[in-house]
Amino acid sequence: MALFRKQKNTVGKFETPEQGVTFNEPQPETAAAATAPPHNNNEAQGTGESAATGGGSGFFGRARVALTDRLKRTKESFIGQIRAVIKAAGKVDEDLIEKIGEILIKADAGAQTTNRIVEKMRDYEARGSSPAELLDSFKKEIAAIIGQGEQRLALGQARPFVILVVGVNGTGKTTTIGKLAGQYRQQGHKVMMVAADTFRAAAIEQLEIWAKRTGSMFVSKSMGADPAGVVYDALEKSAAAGADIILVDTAGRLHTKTNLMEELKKIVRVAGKLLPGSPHEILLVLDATTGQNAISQARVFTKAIPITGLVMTKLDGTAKGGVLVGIRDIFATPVVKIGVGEGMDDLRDFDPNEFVEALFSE
Ligand SMILES: Nc1nc2c(ncn2[C@@H]2O[C@H](COP(=O)(O)OP(=O)(O)O)[C@@H](O)[C@H]2O)c(=O)[nH]1
Ligand SMILES: [Mg+2]
Repeated sequence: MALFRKQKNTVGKFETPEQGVTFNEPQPETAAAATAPPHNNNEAQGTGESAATGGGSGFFGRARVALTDRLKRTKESFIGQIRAVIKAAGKVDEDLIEKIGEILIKADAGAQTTNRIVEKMRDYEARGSSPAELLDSFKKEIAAIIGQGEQRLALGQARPFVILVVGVNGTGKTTTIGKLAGQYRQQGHKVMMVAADTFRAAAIEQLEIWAKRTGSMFVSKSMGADPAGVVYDALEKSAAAGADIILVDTAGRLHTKTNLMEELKKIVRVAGKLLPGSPHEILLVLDATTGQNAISQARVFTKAIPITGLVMTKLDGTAKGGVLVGIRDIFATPVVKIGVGEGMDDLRDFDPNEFVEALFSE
């Protein structure tokens, strides 16, 4: 499978060990690689209901599954129920509006967002809208909340273009980096992965597996090394190594620990000193299956460091997709990617219109 352009200079390792850059050829998909994503390194918390949803095989080779299938559980438990209560109601009244509010809360839209939507629905009640009109306006309301602002991850002019990926353990940082790398490699970019999660050896190994799989360069130091030091080394070598895009993986020890935030701030500082303007993007990865926790994580991280984009993972296989509505309502930071499965193409651009249509499709 000739997915990637052959590149010069991509075989073997640099001679001098202190350079610490490994060049990888993309590995052909083996049966093992196709079925087994790098093992889950969650240390502090489980990933809840993050079961892979199957569908196709292999990281590179999977057929793109329709978004509406990936969002099935949220669609059924959230919009499906809204539609059902509205259909069952003969008229729009307080009873119906309360039911809609309960469904929103259960779908993890959050109290603030739920109240706002419920108030809007009361306006429709006052105007004497029919149930059919109410469903239509509910859809418009959701579309307005999640559609506000520009939401995409664009590669700017800078080379190398540095993307720092942060978030709590188990949310999907390393996997997201793997998927991004796969996509950028397919577009012909030279990618460098940086293992700045030095907290556990397994985390470094997991990223290295992704580097091999996607044919990305890999920079690491030993376990326990200063994460900002690893980033410093990587950026220093990036020009000679010819990297176009640098993806930095970080540790995710619980967000309540201020030292993690200090560590991340230091990485940002060091990167900016060595390569002014970098990191060009700081992505916060949030796990949809954690519902309201995702919102509190977003609060903590956006306060501490200049997050430029949110990535919401595991929207497949969860009924808590309503959290995305709450996130879009509360935070000005755009959602730039969504994760809807284990394949490379399951990290998708977040297109609000497509998302709403997928949720509301019958
Ligand atoms: N179903 C599903 N699983 C995902 C998605 N993104 C990540 N995962 C899984 O979540 C688990 C934790 O991911 P990992 O990248 O190790 O998280 P990290 O600790 O933040 O680096 C792994 O088992 C991933 O395969 C997604 O979009 N959908
Ligand atoms: Mg990780």
